[in-house]
Amino acid sequence: MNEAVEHRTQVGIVGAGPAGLLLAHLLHLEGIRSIVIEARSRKHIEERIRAGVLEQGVVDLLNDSGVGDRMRRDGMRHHGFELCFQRRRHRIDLHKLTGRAITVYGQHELVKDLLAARLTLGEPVVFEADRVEVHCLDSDSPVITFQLDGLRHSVSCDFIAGCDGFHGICRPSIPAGVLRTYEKTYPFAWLGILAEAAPASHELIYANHERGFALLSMRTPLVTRAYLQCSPNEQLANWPDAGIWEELRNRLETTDGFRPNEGPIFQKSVTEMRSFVAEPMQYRRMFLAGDAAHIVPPTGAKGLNLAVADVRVLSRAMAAWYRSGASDAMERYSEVCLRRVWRVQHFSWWMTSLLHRSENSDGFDARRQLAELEQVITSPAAAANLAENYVGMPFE
Ligand code: RFL
Ligand code: PHB
Repeated sequence: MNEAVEHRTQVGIVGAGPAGLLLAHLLHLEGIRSIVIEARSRKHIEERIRAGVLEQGVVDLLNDSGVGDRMRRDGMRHHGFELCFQRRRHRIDLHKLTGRAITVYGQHELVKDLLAARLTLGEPVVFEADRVEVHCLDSDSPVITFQLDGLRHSVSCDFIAGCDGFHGICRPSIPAGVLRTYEKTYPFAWLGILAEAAPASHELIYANHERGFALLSMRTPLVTRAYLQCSPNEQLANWPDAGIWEELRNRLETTDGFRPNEGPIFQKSVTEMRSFVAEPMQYRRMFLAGDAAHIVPPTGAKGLNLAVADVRVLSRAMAAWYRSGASDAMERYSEVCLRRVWRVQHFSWWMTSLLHRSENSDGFDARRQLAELEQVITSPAAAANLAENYVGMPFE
């Protein structure tokens, strides 16, 4: 093969998901140069349907860093959500309990905003990079290589940010024995849909039902987002639209006559559920951020928020290093992030175990869940604990 085309940057970022793109933007605001290298096409990442709930701290950060215009216009601010069980809905007033709120705004919209900001500035993003690899991790100048249009490229960096998600290449490139990993898989998954139907509720509804968990969410005033607990190897072919609506009705209808609004379904997917943490989130000059370092089951709506929290810490630590050579914030990166990661791991596991049924569940589990749900809706202290975690702990 031909010789590599050589590039040099300060921070080489692998992955143009929310973690990689926001890190690139925050570094730009600090005057730090970066290159973002992404395996997929621009169209693919702008259309990939995922998260929808942003914590207030994340919304504030996006606004403060100048990428919040469309989110302010189109995002839907929610002051509460509902828990539904035994065919009754109970509101958790997030705002009354915490003074804070959440914003419903699709992750792919945020990705579009971050990408637009980057491209407007003329900053580099490489799409459809093939055979992305990281090298020289033990040196002071680690290298990212990739192939593009038949040419081999090599980027030497001061630092690498591994923002390439759970299935990326950065974490597995760390030498064996360095990382300790913690993992939990769940015996169920989520079947997610997008439908042309006005959301039947102004706020999200999380349902615990004997047939399994359901969640009614939204993307716009005209588009419903909904999820059904299903089996991890569920075949979408077994779920015609009418069957999905029937199951959503089964799990979400309440005694006061509430039921979801129905309409044509234009997107369906199955998401597995996993809890995962890799410690530490750093190897020498390579830092892992977002799903590359940790995964939470989506019940608590935390994965994207956690990715944002990581890159906020990382961008500040890097800024301190470039400003004064101070390395203490870099050295504390993993420790600082992991405090939040484990808080969120617990919360996401707890929300999941409160609301899902599995084949292994027995009568005891179901009654235990109901007792806990009763406590959450009757004890202000229990509700406040849920609300505090849901809206997100303040940034450090
Ligand atoms: P991403 O978004 O996976 O981005 C990683 C990027 O890296 C690219 N990549 C590579 N690039 C170059 N070379 C390679 N070898 C590469 N390998 C991979 C990928 O193409 C991709 O572009 O990780 P990031 O940035 O850390 O962001 C994390 C979030 O995407 C994730 O945590 C959330 O979507 C999780 N999540 C939710 N989080 C929330 O905060 N609130 C929610 O309401 C919420 N709901 C959800 C969710 C995730 C879901 N799914 C589908 C997993 C609901 C669902 C259904
Ligand atoms: C979503 O709207 O996609 C969503 C909302 C709440 C969650 C997870 C996903 O807990």
